[in-house]
Amino acid sequence: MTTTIDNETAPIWSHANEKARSAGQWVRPQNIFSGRSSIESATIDGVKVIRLSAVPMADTEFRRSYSVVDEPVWRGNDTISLPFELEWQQSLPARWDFLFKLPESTKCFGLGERYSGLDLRGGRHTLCATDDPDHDESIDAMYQSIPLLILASGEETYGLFLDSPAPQRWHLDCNLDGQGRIELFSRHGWRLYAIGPASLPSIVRVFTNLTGRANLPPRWALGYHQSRWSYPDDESVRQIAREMRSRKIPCDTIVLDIDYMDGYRIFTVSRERFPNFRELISDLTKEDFKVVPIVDPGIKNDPNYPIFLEGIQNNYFCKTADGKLFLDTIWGGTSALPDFLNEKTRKWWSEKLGFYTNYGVAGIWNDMNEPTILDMDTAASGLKGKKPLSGEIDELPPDDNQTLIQQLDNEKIGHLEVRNLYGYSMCQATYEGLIAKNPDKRPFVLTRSGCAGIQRYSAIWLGDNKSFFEQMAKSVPMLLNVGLSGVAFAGADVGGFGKDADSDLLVRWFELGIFYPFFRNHSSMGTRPQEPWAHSPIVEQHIRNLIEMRYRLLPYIQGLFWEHVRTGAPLMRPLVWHYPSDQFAAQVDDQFLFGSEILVAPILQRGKTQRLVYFPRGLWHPITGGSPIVGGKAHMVELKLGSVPAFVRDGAIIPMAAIMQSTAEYDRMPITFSAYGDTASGVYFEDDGESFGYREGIFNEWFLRVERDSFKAQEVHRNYQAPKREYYLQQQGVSKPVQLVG
Ligand code: MIG
Repeated sequence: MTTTIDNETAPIWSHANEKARSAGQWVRPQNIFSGRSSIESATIDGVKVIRLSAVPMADTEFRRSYSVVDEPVWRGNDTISLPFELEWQQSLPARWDFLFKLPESTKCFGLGERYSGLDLRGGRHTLCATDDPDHDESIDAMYQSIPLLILASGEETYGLFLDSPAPQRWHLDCNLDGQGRIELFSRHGWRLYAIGPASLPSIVRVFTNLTGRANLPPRWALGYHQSRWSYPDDESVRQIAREMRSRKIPCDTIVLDIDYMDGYRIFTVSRERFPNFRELISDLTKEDFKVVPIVDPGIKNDPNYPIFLEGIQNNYFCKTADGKLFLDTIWGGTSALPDFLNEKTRKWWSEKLGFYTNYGVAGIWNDMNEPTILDMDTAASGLKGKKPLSGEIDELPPDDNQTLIQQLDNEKIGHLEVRNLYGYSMCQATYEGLIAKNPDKRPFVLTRSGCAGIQRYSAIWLGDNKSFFEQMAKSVPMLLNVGLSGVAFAGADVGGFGKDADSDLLVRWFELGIFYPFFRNHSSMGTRPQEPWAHSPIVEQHIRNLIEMRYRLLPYIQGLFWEHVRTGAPLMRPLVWHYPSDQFAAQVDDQFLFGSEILVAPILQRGKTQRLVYFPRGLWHPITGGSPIVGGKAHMVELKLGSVPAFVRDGAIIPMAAIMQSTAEYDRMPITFSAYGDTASGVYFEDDGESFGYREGIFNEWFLRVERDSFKAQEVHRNYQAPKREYYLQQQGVSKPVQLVG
């Protein structure tokens, strides 16, 4: 279905709008809606949810959602009143506007990956998957597009989820008129969910009920990942593995970036540089390493490349508007792009992944899946993706003006309308492929691009950051907003991807990175090495201690993921998550809570050895020992280079493992329940760390309690045959053996 645009009238309206924009106001266009709409409501987890739906034609169905997987029973009702005086209209055949009030006290969170502080208010946020490696405050479109806005005012919180994969711009009080505005560039319609009022945790819970939750990650994926663009050959990969083990730096994963391939052809390995790939992977596996290779979507135009030929023969690739095969410069030259919206393509891709799993590869890293089409005009200044939206569009360009055409349920569709689904559907194919090969192993997929619901298939990282203190600092609020948008398993490249990391930055980044749910050191070609030992023995010693701390925290981290699976709660939480009535806590976004029990306050500036830390009410204990700090106010805290910038809530028990070199040793490790305070309690979760057994109840969950020095473990759930190991209780520096019996 194509709607022709009247070229005469559209620009007139946009000129008028342009003028209004420059005058600092927004003029409401005329409503042309004559299609079909509905309003319904439901209760999810005790929270009120209103669903609005609209399609531009009276006789068409509402669009099928890719993001929403679990629907409650909806009740139609005309008398429903919408929060924030929300209104909507169709302003042009391929353009919709939404308008809502943003009262002065309301903060804005969420919207997935934003280069912004925690509060998004005052900014414009474009959701249209974009590969732009120049991250700074002026960037308003990034790799991920998750259209969930959380509006928080004290303890009353709402969520607005605009379920559409089409490009959209969210203006959050940009004109200082107390209004929020969304422009949605779609020809097909949309669904919008208004969730609330409820607490912040309830909003995220309901959103992840609708869009699904991540699986428990395999345990190895919670360990340390070592990456670089690239370890270019067999010997350099083995060398990294040897260094890790001989220097006793715990590590689970070695990542292979694009140079493992033969001329950047996906599903190939360079024979020259990796002459015996199978042996390499099996040797690394014996040393308890997992290998994660990068997989890009671009398929090289090469008549001798079977994948390219299969794709053409079976019609798996995206087309141009005039029905020809789409080819453009992607990585490694002219390439085609698989159309992952097409179920047949996804099946094909899933099967092809056997190429990797047969070698014993453990997980897959999906890059460039916005998708990136390289902008050769700017290539001289570094390779970047072309901007998917040219300039200030006022509506979606007609399908026959778009660079790519995709195939959705037998219908042709212009790529922009569904662009935000590209990375998502690639991950779906990847995830399903990994499950098909190993039905009872929790897959690990990592992606750069995604949309609402991506957490069901993949972890994410924040793309091409740089080795700057500013970018490390920004990763905190960025990951907080990502977590509030449903994606708990996320991280940023530790040490920074672009530019050169100095030793101070590198150590400080590890101090923070051990608390990223996804913990990977990665850096770009041509930049200074940043492996843990690359800088100096003292830097290496600091980094070793920090990575050891990560591994010690694994029992706690697994407990947090277990909580995420049940409730949607992210691991990294803004202070307001647990202290909603604390006025000051709501302002803080350079510290975060790691679960409910640990407050992380990293050093985020060069040359500093102390910082101001805001402690919510109660007592807080430095995690590695020291006198407790009285909360309810800010304190200047000393954090020498290499320290763990974390504080445990008084009354918490943190389950910790002994130091191991990789998670392969996890089951043999003694577990210590570290009690902070005289009276303390906590939970301890255990399962096999790799299968889906937990879905069938094969796990143990204990409620632990210490009073004076009596330790009690109460069985909440017990159906997993735990390995035999030692347990200790540690309290005030004294450690004693305990039994874990109900
Ligand atoms: O920029 O595969 O974000 O992590 O190392 C080139 C090479 C393409 C972009 C990814 C980056 C990766 C790099 N890729």
